[in-house]
Amino acid sequence: MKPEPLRALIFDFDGTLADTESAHRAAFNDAFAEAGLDWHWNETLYTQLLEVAGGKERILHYWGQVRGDTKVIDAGALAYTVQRIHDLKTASYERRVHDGAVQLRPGVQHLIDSAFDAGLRLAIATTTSPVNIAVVLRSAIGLDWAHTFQVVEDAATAPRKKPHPQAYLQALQRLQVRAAQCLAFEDSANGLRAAIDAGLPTIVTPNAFTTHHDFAGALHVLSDLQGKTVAELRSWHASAQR
Ligand code: XBP
Ligand code: MG
Repeated sequence: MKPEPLRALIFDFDGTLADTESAHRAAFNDAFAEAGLDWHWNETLYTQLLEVAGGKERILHYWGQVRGDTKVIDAGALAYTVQRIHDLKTASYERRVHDGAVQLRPGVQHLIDSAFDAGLRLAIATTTSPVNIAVVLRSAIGLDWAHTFQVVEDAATAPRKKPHPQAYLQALQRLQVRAAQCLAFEDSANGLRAAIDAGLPTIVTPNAFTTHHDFAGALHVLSDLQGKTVAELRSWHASAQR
């Protein structure tokens, strides 16, 4: 069978395109303080909590761990309180990004520029909130970042969080390409599972929060994307079809 051409790259956002989780962790702690909660997520605890994709889901999971009363509180009141804490967190995260807390990971800017110039379609498939993507990419790439990443599937458009493949499946549909015509890029086991379940050959670039995860099934596991070229991506993509 004729090998499929490489037509699109689909990137996870947090931890893959940019090293964001330290700023997220700090923003969660800001929100807990503003909400008058005596919660504090240190790095060790946050590394464990990152197994739960989605900030709101993470707050609810932790609330159940520490208070155990999430079953008896009125569901509406619980959802309202989690949303309020998450709104405080997102506002703090935006402030931190504006203050320069988040950078693109090494090699990302060059690779996306080269891929765009080579005519590859670029997309994002993430469980994070849309405002987080915009605030980071506006400062890293510029106001026209949406011209580079023509398809974005995020917490607003794909509410079923990784490892569910919804964000990747919807990105494929909107790109109008087959999974075999793409490469996915991830940083976590949840994300790798989601990409593989969507049929995508996946390159993993772990970070400090995910380096211990199980990346079985990844096409390649790299320290980062520094120096990576479109030619290398094409050769990896071709090898994935053999
Ligand atoms: C990572 C996540 C997100 C962020 C926090 O997303 O799981 O929840 O940790 O952002 P991905 P929110 O790796 O899929 O980009 O608080 O907006 O969820
Ligand atoms: Mg990630």
